[in-house]
Amino acid sequence: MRILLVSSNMHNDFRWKLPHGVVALSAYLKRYQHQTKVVVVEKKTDMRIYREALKQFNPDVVGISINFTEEQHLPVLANIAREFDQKIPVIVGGNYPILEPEKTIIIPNVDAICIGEGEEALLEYLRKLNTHDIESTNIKNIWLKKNGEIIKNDYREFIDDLDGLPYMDRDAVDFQKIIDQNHNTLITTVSRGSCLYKCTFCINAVFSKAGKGRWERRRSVDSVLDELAFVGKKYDYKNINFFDEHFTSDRNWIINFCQRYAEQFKWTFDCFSHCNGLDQEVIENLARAGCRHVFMGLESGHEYIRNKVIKKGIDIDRFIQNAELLNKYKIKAVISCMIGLPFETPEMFKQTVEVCRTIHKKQIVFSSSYGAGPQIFIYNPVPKTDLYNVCEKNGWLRITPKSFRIYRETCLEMPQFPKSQIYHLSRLFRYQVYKDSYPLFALLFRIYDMRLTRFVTENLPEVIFSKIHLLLSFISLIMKPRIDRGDGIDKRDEVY
Ligand code: B12
Ligand code: SF4
Repeated sequence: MRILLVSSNMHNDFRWKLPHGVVALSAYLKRYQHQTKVVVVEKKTDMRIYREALKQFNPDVVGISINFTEEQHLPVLANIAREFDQKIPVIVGGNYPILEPEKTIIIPNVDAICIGEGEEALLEYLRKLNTHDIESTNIKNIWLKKNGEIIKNDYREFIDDLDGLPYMDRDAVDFQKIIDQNHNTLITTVSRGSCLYKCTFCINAVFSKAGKGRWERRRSVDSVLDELAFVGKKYDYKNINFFDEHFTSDRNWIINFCQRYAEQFKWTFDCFSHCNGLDQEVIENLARAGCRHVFMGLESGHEYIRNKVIKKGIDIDRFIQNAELLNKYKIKAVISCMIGLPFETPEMFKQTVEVCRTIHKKQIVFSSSYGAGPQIFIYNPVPKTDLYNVCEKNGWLRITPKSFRIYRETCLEMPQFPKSQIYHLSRLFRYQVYKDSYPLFALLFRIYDMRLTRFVTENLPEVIFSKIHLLLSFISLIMKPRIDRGDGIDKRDEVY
């Protein structure tokens, strides 16, 4: 069959635009002789490209991928498919239907939704459509409409053997362009459900229930190295960003991976880790393999907020120790924090600034992957998470969090932390972190983080934005200490 896979990416100004879900599905369906085409809709004007793809590809089925920040675009995308063909089946997947199946299935012109992993479910759906057996509506992970009734099927088992899945169909999009836009960086993942923590604000706790069986899965080291070798022959890049939520969660795996990676590849890499997944030996191995940045969520410097309210499970001494250890091995720790968390006060937030100040006393971070300095995100509750319920119960949720720009505004109104204070302190954050150790940079951050400057830079055309990034990366290169992998190669020099 011919299936058009449409990924909505309009709500975010995020630059790294490979839609992992649809390219994973495309590869899987091709293995079973289906024909696929992928369209990424990034702005409203791209509807023209979508309409043209419908006309030219003439699909039998339209599959739309919607993440929860994209929800408001779904009705339009579904309507366009129907305008093209009154009878074409429209199936919707992505994390929005996983999170909000009841709201997704009732949208007009949506015939079916996928409430979990899509590979096997979509294949079975297509097979049943193809053999006109859709009357048999029992397809696990799929909800569908039949004669005005909604059929809600059960969850399937999570796919246990990730090595058995094909590599993502990167050729389905202009993948080299995505790499180039992202400063020669390949973004990929090696796992599904890599993080077993249950932070109360995080959507992962919800995802882990959208299937049966083992949620935490990771591909074998052999399989990942084979894929990197394969992708490396096709595309040109100098750095890899492993975007798994917790890349170092399996200690044996990560040590083994780093050792073999160092023997085989020269690309530098960045990754995400919970601080508890790091120790001297892991960090040493990461450094020898060419790791440049580890992105670690601190979220809050305040013990009560961090470990009781959001249940992050972080001992602050261990966190600081690991950040310093990374620093010692010339890996930059990119610290991610939040402001405006439930029960937080401006006084408590000072401790977040304090911890970052301690960590950043001797280092300044400019990363092409993660931006500059420690990161500050304004907290907004994600539906179905425990913390969302807390916000709702306390009456802090004054507007439904769907139309806000993620991380830039708050939809909470909490008496102890007024909105104006949240915005003000978030804009002062990097200035305060760096003002004693790097006053000049602190001043630059102060100017950059002012509302007006941010408005201008956020609305810059992509090409100018990327030039600014390149400049920052260049500064970072000058400031970066060299790393010695023991073979005289400084991988960082090869990056930019
Ligand atoms: C890799 C990754 C990225 C990559 C790729 C993102 C992408 N769209 O594929 C990049 C770096 C681009 C990225 C960017 C961002 N991300 Co991100 N990312 C992830 C991460 C770690 C893994 C996603 C992944 O590769 N999964 C594997 C693929 C194969 O599965 P999948 O996408 O879930 O799709 C499966 C099913 O949903 C289903 N499916 C999907 N589409 C369809 C369509 C049909 C028709 C069907 C039947 C089924 C189906 O089948 C697929 C295969 O099983 C997740 C965490 C997580 N646990 O999911 C966060 C996550 C998705 N990201 C998140 C965030 C916040 C962001 C950013 C907003 C960050 C930022 N500050 O800008 C941007 C938003 C970009 C965007 N528009 O999505 C949030 C939620 C995002 C959201 N928009 O809803 C998550 C959940 C992290 C979290 N714990 O909060 N991210
Ligand atoms: S450690 Fe990170 S990925 Fe894991 S549950 Fe907490 S916030 Fe989510």
